[in-house]
Amino acid sequence: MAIKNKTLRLILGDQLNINHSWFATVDNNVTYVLMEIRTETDYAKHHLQKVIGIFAAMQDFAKELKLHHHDVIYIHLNEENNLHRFDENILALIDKFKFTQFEYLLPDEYRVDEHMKAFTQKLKIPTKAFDTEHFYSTRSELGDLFADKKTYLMESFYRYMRKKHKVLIDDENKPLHGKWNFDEDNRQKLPKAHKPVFPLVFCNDVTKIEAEIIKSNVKTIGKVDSKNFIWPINRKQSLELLDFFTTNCLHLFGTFQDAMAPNEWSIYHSRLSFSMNIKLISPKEVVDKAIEAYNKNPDQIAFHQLEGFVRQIIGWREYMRGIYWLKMPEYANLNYFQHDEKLPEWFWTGNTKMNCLKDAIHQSLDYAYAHHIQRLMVTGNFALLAGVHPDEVDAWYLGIYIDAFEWVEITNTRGMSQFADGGIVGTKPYVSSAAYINKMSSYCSGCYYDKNKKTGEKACPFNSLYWNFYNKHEDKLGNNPRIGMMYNVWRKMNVDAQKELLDQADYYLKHINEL
Ligand code: FAD
Ligand code: DLZ
Ligand code: SF4
Repeated sequence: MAIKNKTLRLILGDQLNINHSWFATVDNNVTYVLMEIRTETDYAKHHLQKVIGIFAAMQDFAKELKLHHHDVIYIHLNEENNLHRFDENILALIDKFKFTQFEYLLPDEYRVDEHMKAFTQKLKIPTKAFDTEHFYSTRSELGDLFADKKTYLMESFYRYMRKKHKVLIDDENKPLHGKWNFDEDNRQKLPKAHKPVFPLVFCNDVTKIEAEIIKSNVKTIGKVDSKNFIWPINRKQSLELLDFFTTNCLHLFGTFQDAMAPNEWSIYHSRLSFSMNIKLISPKEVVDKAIEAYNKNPDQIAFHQLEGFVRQIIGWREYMRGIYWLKMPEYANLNYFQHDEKLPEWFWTGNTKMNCLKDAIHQSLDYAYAHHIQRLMVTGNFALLAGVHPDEVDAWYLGIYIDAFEWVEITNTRGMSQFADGGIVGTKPYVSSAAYINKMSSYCSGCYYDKNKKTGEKACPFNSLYWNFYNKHEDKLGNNPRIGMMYNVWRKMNVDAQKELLDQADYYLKHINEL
């Protein structure tokens, strides 16, 4: 039977925002569709927990919409008529139910955005795209702000956001407590006897979803305890995790933001990125809740802890999205250093003798999560020092983390971590020798390699690879004032010592899969 004046609305797997104005009223002429499809499960080799988490959240969201009396079509992965493409499934539904209008929410990923633009241009019924009503800033806001500038300083964007949204700002538009950034009070190593808070995890039974994924032969990485799936899969659990964070973690968030320790996989981090990135909760409610917790309890939560957390969200997160929309699609092909090596095989297994990498990779495979410094200064640092092609690095990061969506993955990986954008996101490459990793962690004391040795047997690979990297890229980095000091040290080193370091690095690079 033909249905007159019916609208079909598409909801993507990372658009689960129940507070969107679309859902404020129930309209019998509107049908929502969510679909589990192979283009999305297969554009990267995702972690099993990521695919499960997204499907579980999509299914829960569809259930909630139905509870609120919305009309919903849910296309499961192994459903017979699933055509496994957004456009083809939508066309089939329009044809079957005679929808007269099609609407969608603006995708966060360039690939899907282009797909939807091309598809809707050809569609014979009226179409309309809506904002997701999730972010603080628009897609083009960062580009407009920096329109006449040569560089895109995150700190300038962050201050602009604080003022515009009146976050931690006084009546005269000045930053509370007299400074914009309190980073110098943050970033300590975990004291030996300090046991971080035990993370709040959930026990969702996702066995049916896992079985469907296995049945369809979707290629994934990592493992899952599918009777006790630890990640939040709906808004209620996301709010619980937010509450847990503000009650138990915020007071030490900044202090131990960069700390790493064996078997401590979340320390005082919020683990809210998955909930936020699929829009179960909004950045504004996370920021507001953290500020509320501070205001209620300023004796417990020092201001620098709060400012450090707020900066990650209204600063870095919005900044990365702005850079993404300003620089895509060219950004995805940038390779400033012309790196072309393969990712070491042990990135997929964790089977390496390097303790820091072993721990960060094993934890990523176990939990689909590593915190920022593990991503930046352990795995990312090594990939950059080893000269791995940014495509390989991106593919790994886009797959392995539960929170990985291209707009925030590629800007962090290709930009911040690999400096493949030549300095759009960062002012210098984030590389380090063992000294930094030892400063921020207790990994080195339990390692096969010796953090203090630069060459010879059991010398920590980070040490020689570090100097090899600077030497190899002197033409591109030699005049960078932020690393001038390192080049001074290198240039003052005697030629024999330099050669020894380069030979050691060469040996390690040739035997990279055995490290
Ligand atoms: P917390 O430490 O608790 O921080 C709070 C929130 O701040 C996070 O939930 C996140 O929304 C935001 N945030 C913090 N740092 C950043 C940042 N650099 N960029 C954007 N937002 C930030 N983040 C993703 O969400 N998805 C990714 O795919 C992703 N890939 C990354 C790849 C590399 C190589 C690096 C170095 C970083 C990447 N990040 C990514 C940023 C950051 O590591 C994660 O956001 C963070 O680890 C998520 O854990 P959390 O929620 O416990 O964060
Ligand atoms: C990541 C992902 C996966 C694995 N599967 C689906 C899916 O089957 N259906 C869907 O709508 N979305 C999925 N997603 C999230 C999308 O890839 C994401 O919405 C786009 O990348 C746009 O950001
Ligand atoms: Fe990592 Fe080197 Fe320390 Fe081992 S010695 S944990 S490889 S930094």
